[in-house]
Amino acid sequence: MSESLIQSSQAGAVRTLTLARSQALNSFTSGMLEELLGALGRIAEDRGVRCVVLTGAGRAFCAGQDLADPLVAPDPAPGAPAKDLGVMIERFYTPLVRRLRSMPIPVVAAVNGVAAGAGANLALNCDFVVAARGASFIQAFAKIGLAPDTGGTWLLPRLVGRAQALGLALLGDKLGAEQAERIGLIWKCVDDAELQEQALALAQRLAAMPSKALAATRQAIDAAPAMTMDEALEREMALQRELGYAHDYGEGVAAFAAKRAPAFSDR
Ligand code: T3D
Repeated sequence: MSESLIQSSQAGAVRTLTLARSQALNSFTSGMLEELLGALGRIAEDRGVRCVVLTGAGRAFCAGQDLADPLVAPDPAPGAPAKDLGVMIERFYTPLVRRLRSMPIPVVAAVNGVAAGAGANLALNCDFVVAARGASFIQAFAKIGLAPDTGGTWLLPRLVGRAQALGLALLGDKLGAEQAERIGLIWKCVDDAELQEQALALAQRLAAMPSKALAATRQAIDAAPAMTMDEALEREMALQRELGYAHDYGEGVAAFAAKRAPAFSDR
């Protein structure tokens, strides 16, 4: 049986998924993408998991698409047909972004080393990106004649504005974690030795929060830029109505009144 390329472990209600192909800097093969999609799908259905941490094994987070994968590697033979890169995007990267951004629980990326190409954008699609000081982010696409994918063209200008987005995407330079935090690309940069501990502490805090309200907040914030203020107000009213009927609202208010910690359970 082949070894799993996505390792999974659980601490309380927090599931950690580790990209485990360290000999190639955890770059994505189709099999690995399939495993990651499967793992996230199962977590979405598992009420025992209330937050996910995504990290990488070894010295890298993820170097993006495995450029040696026969599905995408150009065939140097004269006259060989070019590869249709849209196949990988359609089968794996697009469903991966949709899966991440519709998870019923928060996802924290613990970026332990270099995150390049689709690996960088995988991290940026998570709700929180905590990066080790020694980690870096590279929009590596232009260097190999491609444009950002895995949601990069949508995410980058929203996170850092057009000027920085174009700088990152067109030049493809390595951006250190400290600078990534400074320009608002990521949530937080921490000392290398503290990465996993701090990411887990954040995940445990999120796991104790009202999942339904967190997922609704993410959805509303992502949708708002394409709306008018009136549309956003309508959406907020609808979401608040829905959340008001959920168990966690009653629990939150009861806990406040009783001066005790809430025990949220909705998913
Ligand atoms: O193609 C499609 O389907 C479209 C979808 C595209 C999505 C994408 O993600 S496109 C972008 C793909 N990724 C890249 O272009 C990044 C390529 N890698 C690098 O630029 C560098 O490796 C890094 C900057 C990430 C790290 O540099 P460094 O110096 O720390 O390590 P290294 O020596 O370059 O790499 C170490 C090993 O990992 C090396 O193998 P070796 O020589 O020890 O046997 C290297 O070939 C391998 N490796 C690194 N990245 C990839 C990879 N192997 C396959 N695919 C990779 N992406």
